Amino acid sequence: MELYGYFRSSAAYRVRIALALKGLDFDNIPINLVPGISEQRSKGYLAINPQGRVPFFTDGDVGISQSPAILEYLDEVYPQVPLLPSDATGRATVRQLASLIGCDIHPLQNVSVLQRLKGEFDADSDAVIAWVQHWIREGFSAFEALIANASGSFCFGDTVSLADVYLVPQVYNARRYEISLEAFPEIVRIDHACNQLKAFQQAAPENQPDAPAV
Ligand SMILES: N[C@@H](CCC(=O)N[C@@H](CS)C(=O)NCC(=O)O)C(=O)O
Repeated sequence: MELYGYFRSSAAYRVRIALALKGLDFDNIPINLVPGISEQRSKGYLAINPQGRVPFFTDGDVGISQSPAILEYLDEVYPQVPLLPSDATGRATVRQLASLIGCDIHPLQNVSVLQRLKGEFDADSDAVIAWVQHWIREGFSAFEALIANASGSFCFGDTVSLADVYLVPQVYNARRYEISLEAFPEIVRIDHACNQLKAFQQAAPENQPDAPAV
């Protein structure tokens, strides 16, 4: 198995968490997304993933982009440590939480979106930071309300699910953009619980080979 990713990419971070939870070994192939280096737009990488984004995952002859597709593939083919509940309502609830982050928060803070705000719409750094903070806060308010009655250790009961796999990388980004998480106590509690687990620690950005040494 190979994972083309970037230490700070939250979409790649999701896949690393799932691989670690399931105990699957993989080759970590870093693609540097830093503007100006932009390895995701190199000819070589575009031949692998024409969309020019990470993650891209291979399992033998299988090659897949898009973290939701990769995560569903992993859960179907490697069902140990399932990431989805066994009943339809539970699965819909977990997918609802994951989609809130994957569809409605994360895409608005993507490198190419932020670069376009700067390059085409004259947004300065402060405006770009305010943009990112707005969408994370708005999405987290809804997420917090949805999990307000979560009585278990994680987003859905006492078992880690896809909702947690999406949440932890998004909290990492929120902290990176210096967003106060005071208004989101459940999110903070669950993020903390997840980060006690070895799989989440193994997948953390600072523990990746392409993370800068501190
Ligand atoms: N929907 C995709 C999003 C992938 C994505 O946007 N990846 C970002 C990093 S988190 C990326 O490669 N950005 C590079 C770019 O925008 O040029 C997924 O979940 O895999």
